[in-house]
Amino acid sequence: MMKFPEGFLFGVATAAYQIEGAADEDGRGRSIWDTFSRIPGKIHHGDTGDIACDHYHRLDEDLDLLTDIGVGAYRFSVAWPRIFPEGCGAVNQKGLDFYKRLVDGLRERSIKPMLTLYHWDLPQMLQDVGGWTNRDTAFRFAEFVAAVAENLQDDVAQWVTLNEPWCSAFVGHLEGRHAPGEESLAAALHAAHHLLLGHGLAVQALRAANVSGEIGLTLNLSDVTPATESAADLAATARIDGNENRWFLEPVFRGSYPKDMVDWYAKRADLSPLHEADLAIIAAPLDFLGVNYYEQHVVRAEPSDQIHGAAKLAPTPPLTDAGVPIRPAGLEHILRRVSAQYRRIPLYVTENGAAFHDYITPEGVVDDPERVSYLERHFAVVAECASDGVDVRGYFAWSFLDNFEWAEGYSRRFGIVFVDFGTEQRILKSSARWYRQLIAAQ
Ligand code: IFM
Repeated sequence: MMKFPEGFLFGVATAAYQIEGAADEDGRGRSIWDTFSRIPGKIHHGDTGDIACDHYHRLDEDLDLLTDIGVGAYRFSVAWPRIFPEGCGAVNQKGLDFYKRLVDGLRERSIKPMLTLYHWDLPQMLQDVGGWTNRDTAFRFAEFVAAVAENLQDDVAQWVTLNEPWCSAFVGHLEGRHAPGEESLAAALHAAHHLLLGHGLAVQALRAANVSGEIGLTLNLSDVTPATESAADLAATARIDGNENRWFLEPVFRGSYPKDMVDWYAKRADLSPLHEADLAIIAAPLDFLGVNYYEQHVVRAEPSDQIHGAAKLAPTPPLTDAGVPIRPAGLEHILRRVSAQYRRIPLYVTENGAAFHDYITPEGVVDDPERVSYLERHFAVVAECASDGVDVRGYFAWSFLDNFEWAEGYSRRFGIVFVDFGTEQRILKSSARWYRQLIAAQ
């Protein structure tokens, strides 16, 4: 049986818009995902997060499930539009009350709360004035963070400022697959900078509030390898790495953007909104880095690609049912690389998981051997890294519940707990039972 360091956190993760539902309840304002999910053709099957897992109304039942699985930690996000329905101005106390109940419920069950402050649900009223492409949004974010910190100051074990700013910036503003659905490199780079500035200002706000928990940031990091050793493929790989990894790691841990990428982007977009002076704020010392791992890319040069001059090779098996290659070695590369290159910052794997076509058998069970194997192989890598001295302190399976998978709607099941979206019934999958045994064996 795999062994982990003393105090290692075994957790599961979720995000507000993906599970809560209750979209119009208790004064919640609209978010960019409420808007985006209503644009025809944007979301598989026209799904929305209006009801999702109805977690808002089933909080106690879901917290009991966490106890049943035996996790020591739970990562969730706070919906900004529940607390500031207009993005700023007056606080909606009922929104704060929900998260107070959540953290109290976790404490009663001896489960450590890891709270993410931004998991993509920007208040629509801030989007109406430019969203993350507007520098002001970073300051509004810091105000929201201060309000949450004031209310949950000593209740949170780990504070995560942002979840996967690369996705918010590049999937939301360049690829247009996520809210707000823009398709401009300049918008993506400006949004990325303001997200990073918001992160830095949030760290300041949390330190000023004297919160008792650790403070960190979650990045989705990809393992990138060149298709061949040719100079062109190596350079293309460096650019994909520059975009997906170094564009975020370097400002946060070194206080500067990677020079090769600045030179590359400066020829393609206006970089003047990326104020040099912000980097000192962005690089505020952190207590940990959260790593979300899903992807390994094999990259080749592609001169016709205007943005990075690169293309990712079509994924090869083994694949998840979402078509994502299953490559535990990629997680190992990332943990070792980050630990070696960036000041040996403590690490948590804040997300890792896979979508498979799960279903209820006539006997009423959900058997997901592929997910059990996926989790087993990724946990093994984490255990090995830890035993080799990488300071990795926890692992949060994505996800606790099947949920609203953004542009894919409800068609991708990532949960270790099955959710029947007709009845909202929850059923532990075999992966949840496997996880329970792993945790119990420690
Ligand atoms: O569901 C998402 C989550 O919101 C962010 N990280 C990746 C997950 C799976 O795609």
